[in-house]
Parts: sequence; structure tokens; C-alpha cells
Amino acid sequence: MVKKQISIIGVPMDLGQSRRGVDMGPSAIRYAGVVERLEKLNYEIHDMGDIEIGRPSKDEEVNDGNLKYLRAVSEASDKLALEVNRVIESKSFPLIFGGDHSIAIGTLAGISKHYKNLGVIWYDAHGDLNTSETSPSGNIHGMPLAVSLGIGHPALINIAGYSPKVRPENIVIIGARSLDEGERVLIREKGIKVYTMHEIDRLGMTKVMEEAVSYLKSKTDGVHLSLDLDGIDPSDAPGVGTPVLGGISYRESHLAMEILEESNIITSAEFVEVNPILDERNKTATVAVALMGSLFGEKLL
Ligand code: EXY
Ligand code: MN
Ligand code: MN
Ligand code: MN
Repeated sequence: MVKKQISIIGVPMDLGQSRRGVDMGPSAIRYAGVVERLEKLNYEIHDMGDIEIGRPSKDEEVNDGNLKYLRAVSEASDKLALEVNRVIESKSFPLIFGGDHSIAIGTLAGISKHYKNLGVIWYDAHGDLNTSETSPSGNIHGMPLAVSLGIGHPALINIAGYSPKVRPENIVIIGARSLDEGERVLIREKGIKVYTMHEIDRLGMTKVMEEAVSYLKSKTDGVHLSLDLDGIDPSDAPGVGTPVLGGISYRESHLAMEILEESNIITSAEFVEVNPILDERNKTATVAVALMGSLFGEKLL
């Protein structure tokens, strides 16, 4: 039997936000035993190592309007898109480790051209739908979903030479509990499907995930899971740069991954925002790896 292939790409990116340390996320996730865990599930794992990220000087921080480290983020996105593209061409499943969430710009640029109708599940406390005009911080990690819709600076939206990467009706956001005003406007304007913590509490995670799967399944030919560890409650995932109280529990997240695994719709995934400097004994990376276990089919019995 040919083993299913997974290719890991690490992206030690910390320039999309203001708290150093998230560049060590890929190491922390590897240290938490991801390769061994997935090998046990009978996958053949190719660890492609890390993308090289430029180290710009501090004065490059604000170099284009309200977009911190625009050039460095754009260059890294280009590199990541090329690498992800290569992985898909080799018929392997791309599994990307962040780094901050700005890396999703490059991930989606590498993935989307391989699908007619890519779906995206954005598991996150935030919408990541800001632009330089609406962002309160200038941090690009608050913008990648808008960028992927084709809204934002040309140096970000045109990575890999095409835009947009995803249609608004193919996106489901899960776990939102911190949205800026501009993001709310965009969600309404574009009709993006959002399950906030309110819906998760009210309907339960089973119903939320079943609805999300059936919403995407019929109209997409591939679905990317972009999982920001800050979607999970800070009591379970403390090692993130922008924690928000009242999040999804560890158990609910396992259930969500199990339902995704059963649905068989996920064709690529990334786990981002793990910051070992802010963590408690690598707890957040360990949570990330445990969730990957469920996503790839781990069963107790
Ligand atoms: N909405 C805020 C901003 O744009 O600055 C916070 C964004 C945090 C983004 C995190 C990674 O998901
Ligand atoms: Mn995010
Ligand atoms: Mn977030
Ligand atoms: Mn379970």
C-alpha cells in the first residue's frame, strides 16, 4: 500500500505582529512530536524544513502606510507560495506551521490555483479581515483573509500573480469573538459565513461543524484549514500573541477536527500563532499537535 504523504513546511515569521517569539513556533511544534505522531497514523512525512525569512531593520517597520514590514512579509509570502505549490504538485498534503497568521497569504497563494473553487475554514478568535485603512495596529497578521479576497495592498494581494485566492461565499470563520468595525462591515458586505462564540455556545460544536461542512462540501473542490491557536481559549492555549478570553475549548476543538476528518474535505492545513516565549511548558504547541492527530484520523479505540 502506498502511504499517504504529508509535507511539512515551517514558516518562522514574526513580522506580521508585534510580539517577538512566534518565529519559534515551527520548532516548538516539531519538539512537541508532530512527525512521530503522524507517522503512527501511517503517513509518510516529509519535513521540508523552514522557509528563510528576511531580518529587516527596525526602521523598515512602518514602510508603507499602515502596513508594518510590508516588504519582508511580501517576500516571505512569495517564497512560501512557491514551496506550497511544489508540495501540491508532488501530490503530497501541505501542512504549514507558523509563525504569525500573515503566512496564510503565501499559503493560500500556493494552494488556490490548484482548485477551481477553494474553500477556507478560518478557525480564529479574529476575522483577519483588516486593510491598512481599517487596521488599528498596522499588523499584517490581522489582514490575511482580506488579502486573500483580493482586498489590500498590491504587494500582498498579487502574490503568485493572481487575485483573488478565495471567494467570500467559500469562507467559514469559526470562533470569532474579536472583530474590528471595518471587519464587521466587510463580513456583512460580502456575506461571509461566521460562527462566533455565540453560535458555538448556542448550537454546540457538532452542529456548527456539520453545518460548516455541508455549506462547503457541495460547492468546493478542496478546503484549506487555517487554524489560529488563539481561536482556542487562552486557558488551553496560552502561548499566543493576541489571546482573547471566552474561546473554543480543547475538547470542542478535538471534536471539530474529528468531524473534519470524517468529512474528508480538508486538502491542506496550517497551524499558526504558536509563541513558545509566551507559552507554559510548550502547552500550545502540544495542543496544536494533538489537534493534528485528530485531523489526520487518530482514534482512541
Ligand atoms: N484585529 C486586530 C488587528 O488587526 O490588529 C487583532 C488581529 C489579531 C490577528 C490574530 C492572528 O489572528
Ligand atoms: Mn488569525
Ligand atoms: Mn487570531
Ligand atoms: Mn475526541
